[in-house]
Amino acid sequence: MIHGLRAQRLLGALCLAIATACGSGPTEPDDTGFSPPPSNPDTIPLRQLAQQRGIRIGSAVDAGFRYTGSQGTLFRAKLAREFSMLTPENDMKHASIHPARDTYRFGPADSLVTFAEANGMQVRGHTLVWHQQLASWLTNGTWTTAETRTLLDDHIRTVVEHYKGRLVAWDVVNEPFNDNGGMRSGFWFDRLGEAYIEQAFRAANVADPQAKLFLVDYNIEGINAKSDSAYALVSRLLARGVPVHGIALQGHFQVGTVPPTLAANIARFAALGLRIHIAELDVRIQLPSTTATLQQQANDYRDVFAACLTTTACEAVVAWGLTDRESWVPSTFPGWGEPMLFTGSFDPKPAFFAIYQLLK
Ligand code: 9MR
Repeated sequence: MIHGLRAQRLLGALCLAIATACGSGPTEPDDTGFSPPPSNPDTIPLRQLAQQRGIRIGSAVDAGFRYTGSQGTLFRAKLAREFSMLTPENDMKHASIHPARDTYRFGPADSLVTFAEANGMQVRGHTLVWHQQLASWLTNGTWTTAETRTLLDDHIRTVVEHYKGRLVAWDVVNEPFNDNGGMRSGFWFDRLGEAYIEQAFRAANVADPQAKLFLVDYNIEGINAKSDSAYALVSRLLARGVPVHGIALQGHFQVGTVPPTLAANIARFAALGLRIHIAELDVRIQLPSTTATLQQQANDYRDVFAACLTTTACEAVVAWGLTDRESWVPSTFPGWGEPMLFTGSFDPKPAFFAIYQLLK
């Protein structure tokens, strides 16, 4: 009996190490290229596979992290099992973390950072400077240019110092460009011009010299007018000695639209000496999804990870959520949804297995 149990455990351990050999891993693709998910996905954690390939795999979290009861337990267990990086989806944004001029509210983000540390996950801070989710005390105030500069410095110093030494990276400036490549109008740009960007990076670097500092935008994944502008801006900043360490490509895609120039774009930023993170990956599908669109989504996820694996400069791919249930997509794009790796019932989707097979 004891021997039987031991043998069973040994088999279980072997199954975990070579999931496919025990009929519990992904099945072979059929001639349409579709790999049906296994009935019992007794898989190796994605984070372990990612680590073997030299990258981190992350997830952005907000409401799901605070689910109560068994949903919360499952959510946090899945998060810690599969992912080695965590991004607070909203809790570090200006309006959330700095609700009044002299009041900072660190509690919600602190709980995420503590969870990440307890589970061997790195944290990406998101985000110090953005045109959205600014507290109304800031946007409704009347400020001189000098006061605006002080407000920017104070915010960055206080938030970055609070997490000093605990965060691997900060999204310092988020979404500075319009889609045509021009600078985007917003609270900081309208008052300080492009200089707000340099000021923000310098302030963050003083507050935490260890954290890697990123410029972030969407629609800069492929080579286009907007990513050309990002490339030109970071080149200018680097030439002036501004501490920019990385470029984060958000990666919010409609299914079937991952740009074929993604790897080439990553390569040109890497050639500047920058780190690259795919920081907000999701692939939205027009509902109802079909076998074909879910398979296309799987191919899209696979292609993004494959592009990241082309250079050691690409360090991480972070999915912008854990399950389809919490995603920002359905409320923002009516008729679209199901953009994540897991269903709302925590079941792995074809996209999960596509990444799994690629990383393995
Ligand atoms: O996913 C975030 C959503 O919950 C918020 O309501 C929204 C507010 O604008 O921000 C979303 O996250 C955004 C991220 O911070 C920056 N890039 C685009 C993301 C999706 O809108």
